[in-house]
Amino acid sequence: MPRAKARIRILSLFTLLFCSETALGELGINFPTPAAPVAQEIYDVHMLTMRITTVLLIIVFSFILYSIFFHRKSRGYQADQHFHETWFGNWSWIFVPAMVLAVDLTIANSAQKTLEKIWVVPKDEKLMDLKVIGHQWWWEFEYLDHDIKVESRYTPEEKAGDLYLREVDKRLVLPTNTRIRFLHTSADVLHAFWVPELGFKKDAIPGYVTETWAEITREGVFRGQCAELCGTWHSRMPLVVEAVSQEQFNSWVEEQKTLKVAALAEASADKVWSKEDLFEKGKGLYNSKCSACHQITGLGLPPAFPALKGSPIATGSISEHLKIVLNGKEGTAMQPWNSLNYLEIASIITYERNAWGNDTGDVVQPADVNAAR
Ligand code: HEC
Ligand SMILES: [Cu+2]
Repeated sequence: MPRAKARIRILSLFTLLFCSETALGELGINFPTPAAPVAQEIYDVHMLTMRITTVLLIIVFSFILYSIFFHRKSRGYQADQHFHETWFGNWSWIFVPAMVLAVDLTIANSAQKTLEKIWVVPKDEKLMDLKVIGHQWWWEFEYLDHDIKVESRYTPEEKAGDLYLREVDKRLVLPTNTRIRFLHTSADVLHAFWVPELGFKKDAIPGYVTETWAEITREGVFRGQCAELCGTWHSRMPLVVEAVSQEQFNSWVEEQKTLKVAALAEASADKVWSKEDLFEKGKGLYNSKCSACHQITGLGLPPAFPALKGSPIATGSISEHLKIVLNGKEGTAMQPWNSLNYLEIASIITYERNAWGNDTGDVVQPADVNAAR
């Protein structure tokens, strides 16, 4: 950070008391402006604490500065040897800690109420259920009430620019003014869902489902990230929530359903595709789903993630290639890709067998995948 900017930030910390809170949020020295009631409460507890500490800071520092100046040696000040015998000297041992405790309890009291609100999901018929599944290293969102699934992956640096590690290909679209129950789980290791504007941070634990809730009160784009160290590319798990009005959300849901039907029709196993079409489709899919490990260049990151360029499997027998993509390899990070349809697998495999100088010339059709599965 440039020095001048650092100085502005430190100065602004002391103006927390007097400045507009939103402006400070935008400067990046306070929490972002909350977008949910619980987040607002957390924010208020934080501001209460900041205010109390600032007042204490001013009182304590005034005492110190006063003493340093008026009780300095050159003024001939003599330390008071009888302070402890005065009324104040006797009783301050009791009432100063008591005052501190009162301040602590004031803060704890509001914090306790807020925590309870986060923990207790309201029993509400109209709750919208959203299942959040953490994967190494992407997020999956299932809209349980709408029968929609969204896979959300980070946008590579070339495309994301300044928003690198803050932007994803598919955002988590959520309606405002609707109570949403978040059900968190993980497909592999610990992850954690964290979007500061929504107020909560919740662990996603394999084999368990943890729940929280939020009601988003304003439209906007809210960015967060995985908040549990989950391996090499923990940093590549940004979360982007796009909060929209109920009407916009409904039309988004319709759009997703149409897309899903179209994808199913397109992927029907009997259609025969040209090599170019498969290659193009495969490139897009590979770059979003496989490149985290095998890299866009196909060079992988040996020894953890093998290169596919010139790999014995990607240039060898097609059936072995199909097998590892369909079934994965147990005990390794290579998972079975059963979330992909025939067409998607056929195009990824065609791409891998013809990209990066893997000039096998092979074309794999959806029907071949169907037969192998
Ligand atoms: C999370 C990391 C990860 C992702 C994502 C991933 N793979 Fe793999 N892949 C691996 C690992 C690890 C191996 C090595 C398994 C082993 O030990 O044999 C592997 C092996 C392979 C191989 C065999 C290579 C060889 O020569 O041994 C192929 C082919 C392959 N993956 C294709 C894919 C495709 C296609 C995708 C995307 C749909 C994909 N992988 C996504 C981790 C990954
Ligand atoms: Cu994670």
